[in-house]
Amino acid sequence: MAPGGGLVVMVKDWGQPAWARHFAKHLPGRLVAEWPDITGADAITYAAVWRPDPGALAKYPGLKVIFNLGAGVDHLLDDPTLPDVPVVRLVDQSLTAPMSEYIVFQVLLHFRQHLAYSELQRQKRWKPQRQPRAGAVGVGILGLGTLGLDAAGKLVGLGFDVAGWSRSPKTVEGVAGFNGNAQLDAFLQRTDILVSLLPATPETRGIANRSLFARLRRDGPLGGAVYINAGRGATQNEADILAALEAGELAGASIDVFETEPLDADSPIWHHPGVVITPHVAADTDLDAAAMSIIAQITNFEAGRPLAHVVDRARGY
Ligand code: NDP
Ligand code: OXD
Repeated sequence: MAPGGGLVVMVKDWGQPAWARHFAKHLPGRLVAEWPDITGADAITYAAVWRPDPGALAKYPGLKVIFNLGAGVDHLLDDPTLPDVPVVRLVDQSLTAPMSEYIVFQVLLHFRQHLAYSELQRQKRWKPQRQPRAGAVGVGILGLGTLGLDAAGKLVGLGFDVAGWSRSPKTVEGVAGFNGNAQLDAFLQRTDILVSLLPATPETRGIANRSLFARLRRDGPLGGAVYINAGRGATQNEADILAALEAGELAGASIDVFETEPLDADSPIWHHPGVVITPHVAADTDLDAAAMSIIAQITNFEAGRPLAHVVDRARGY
């Protein structure tokens, strides 16, 4: 690629210098700046960002495209001074494949009753549990986008009875499709294991709450419903998760994303025996793959071709 407009790298708490080195290596001759150095701000055309300080992007008058270094853009759209240029989110197999690994792993962990066997092992007790078959278990995926679709396909491959819920209707082979608020109840009623891969938007904030958990199937083969969230913490109410676990509306959970991250050390959710907690690691962005994907987009953009994966600001994802 011939040298062109400069790129500023703004990465909060996630190795900004390493990201800048990667871009500089792959963009020889091009200005690669690191926030908060704004000495060459007029020469900046592109920004590669992860959780930039609110107001920071507005300091670049020539900015033409904002590339998000992850899939979720809620942190960007919350900034009222965000420049009115395309925001491109990261869509790459290097993100999609690990997310499906995480989802499949957590579904199997609950399905194969691993938490119960861990406890039995701790107690040195030999006590086989009744194991249902995968086809009898309804796995429902909230959010049938890039990540949800891939995970759905892999769960279908394992024989689960998979459904998906999205905003717009979808036809996916082997997956029962539900969309919109009008079909949410029917989706929940057939779901034993609920997987959330929703973005945080004004419409999805707090959607995983007590009322939603109470509508999941409770008399299914697992003897209770399971909640898995690897989308965004803002879509759930953690006090409600605990209350639903106590009330038996949920039998277990695996949670990767939280309302406030890092999760407070005093949160009672850390100690719940039916809950698996991971620190927002379901799918970690791969530096090389992300840099190459963004560079390919810049090449297209400078050749007059359309950008891919541009966020719809009105929808919020
Ligand atoms: P997409 O934009 O491809 O998919 C989002 C899905 O959510 C779509 O199916 C969309 O419906 C659906 N959706 C959005 N709003 C609603 C609504 N109001 N009602 C019903 N369905 C809705 O996103 P990705 O699959 O790429 O990523 C999903 C999220 O995963 C990201 O936004 C991010 O927050 C999170 N993430 C978490 C990671 C982690 O490590 N924990 C890593 C990467 C991403 P429709 O198809 O109709 O548009
Ligand atoms: C995210 C990501 O959006 O890591 O969480 O991509």
